[in-house]
Amino acid sequence: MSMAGEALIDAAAPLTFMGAPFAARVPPRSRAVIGGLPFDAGQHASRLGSRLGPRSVREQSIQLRTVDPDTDCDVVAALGLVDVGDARVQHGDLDASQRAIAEFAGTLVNTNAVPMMIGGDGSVTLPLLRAVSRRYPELAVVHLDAHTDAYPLVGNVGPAAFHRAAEARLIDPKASFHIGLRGPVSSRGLYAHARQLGYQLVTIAQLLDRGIAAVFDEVRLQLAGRPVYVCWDMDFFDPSVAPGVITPSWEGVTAREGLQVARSLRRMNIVAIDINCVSPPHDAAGLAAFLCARIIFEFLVGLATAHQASERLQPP
Ligand SMILES: [Mn+2]
Repeated sequence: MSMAGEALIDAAAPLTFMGAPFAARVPPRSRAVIGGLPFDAGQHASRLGSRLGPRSVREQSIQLRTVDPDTDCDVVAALGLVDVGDARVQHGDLDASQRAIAEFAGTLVNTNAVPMMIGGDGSVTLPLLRAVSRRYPELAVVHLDAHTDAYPLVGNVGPAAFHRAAEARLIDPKASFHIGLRGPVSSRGLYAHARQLGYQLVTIAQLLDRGIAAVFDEVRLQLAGRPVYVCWDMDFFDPSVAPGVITPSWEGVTAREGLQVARSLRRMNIVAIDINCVSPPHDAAGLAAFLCARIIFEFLVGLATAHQASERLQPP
């Protein structure tokens, strides 16, 4: 028996985010679209498996409900949310997979919908930035992560994604932030290197000392009017709430703090989101995947309420 207001889950239906309709193409009326990037580069020495992330996030998302009680908004209905499934990656082939991801994102970004893309490991971000920056050349990035991913490494690997993005001028590093940085790293000078590329860095200590509201007010002020790409590595969270990530690092944000961060970003002009590094083989009780789904939900509420507000502003 289902509780009042809850839909029964059809076990035969395709697995989609929050049970949103599957669509091979994004309908013109859709204002947000979910896409999966089931790829990891397999380069971590021991923690493999984030290619399984999109499926796990979709599975856990079924626990959510579609209405936000604060705004009384049904996000699936308000946004015409659809799930277009996954990019056609080729496991073991980084270049071919990155081309497939860029092509997949290119079709999504050239619609009326904001692409909300689920990784995969950090290697998915560079091809996504290539696709999104083609439509939005003035792209700024807000990157929530324990790590800068702007390491001076060779190749299109995840830890060098923001080094490559700055080199290729896909984004404006001076208008881009790495927030949540912490923990031991493998070599000296990594934060200095990211700053030399032009990036603004906020460590976890700085974030919590200054306060989430104050830091994100400042980010919003600096990025007013600009198209913003949000890149969210689930290791931004503490491993106690998101154990299933590739490179866990203690002293991350709590679930409550992370949700506050997501809500603080709502009033920005977000044009695309990727949320990555859920690694189901390491994810006790699906916690990281469930939290990932909830973060996406918070962004959907932001898009839906901004959209409703702009519709109200239209002349009758
Ligand atoms: Mn990370």
